[in-house]
Amino acid sequence: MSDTSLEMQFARDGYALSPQMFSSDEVTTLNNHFMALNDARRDQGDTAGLADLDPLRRYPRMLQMHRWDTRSLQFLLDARIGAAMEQILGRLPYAVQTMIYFKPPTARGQALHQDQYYLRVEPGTCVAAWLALDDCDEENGCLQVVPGSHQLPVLCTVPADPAQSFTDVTVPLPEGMHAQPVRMHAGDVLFFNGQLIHGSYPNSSTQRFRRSLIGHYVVGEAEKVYKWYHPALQFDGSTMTLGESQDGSECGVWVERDGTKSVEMRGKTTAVGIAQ
Ligand SMILES: O=C(O)CCC(=O)C(=O)O
Repeated sequence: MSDTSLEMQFARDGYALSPQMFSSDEVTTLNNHFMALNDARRDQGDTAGLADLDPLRRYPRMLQMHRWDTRSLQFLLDARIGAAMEQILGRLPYAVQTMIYFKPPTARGQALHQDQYYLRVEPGTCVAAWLALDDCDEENGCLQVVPGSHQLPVLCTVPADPAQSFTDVTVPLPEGMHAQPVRMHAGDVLFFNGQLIHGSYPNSSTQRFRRSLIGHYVVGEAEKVYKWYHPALQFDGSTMTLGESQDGSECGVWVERDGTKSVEMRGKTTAVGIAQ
């Protein structure tokens, strides 16, 4: 795929895949590093709401590791990611979050959502770089995306199905709008817009992990981001002072008029308990 098509795909669909951005040696090094980090610091992972026997208890996702882990910081500020982001967005964004998901065999997924619901970037939105650390497909719970949904405003959330998702809210989809699986090879990076509806279903395999390392960024025009995401970093590692966006921003609900579904801004988001 040429750079131009990466940019065009991102503008059209709200996401774009960059195959093999990281080599298999790099993926192996990252997997070894994060499995060791899980052994050493699993007590600091996100175990909120997890039952004792939940497989995620042994492999909880970790958030904001770049604040104390050099390898996570290197990933977040990787020059290849920066170059692709600049290509896609027209200017470099600011980096605000890292996350590692282990998603072991039989673990639940994360219900469909929009990252901008959590990051509340103003003006503009956020962008994710999602690095596959394992080959992923429907069996082990690959990422699912709703193509074109980045054109929607932030939607008001509804309760998620706790049998499928370890997070508790989701966004409703009208009839005819569906999530599609994004099958990836280890080393591929998926870039996606903060308003793109995405998530994942459970890992139904008995043997395969579905690990992913994720960076979240805010567009270079941004002036504010929600309180959990400070400080924002430039790609040279220096910090950037942004304002704090507030709770209670507007969100959209689906309404039907003349047989057509559209979104009207009718609600307000509430306080968000944890950085996503
Ligand atoms: O990897 C997943 O299952 C979900 C990840 C996600 O929602 C995100 O990167 O924002």
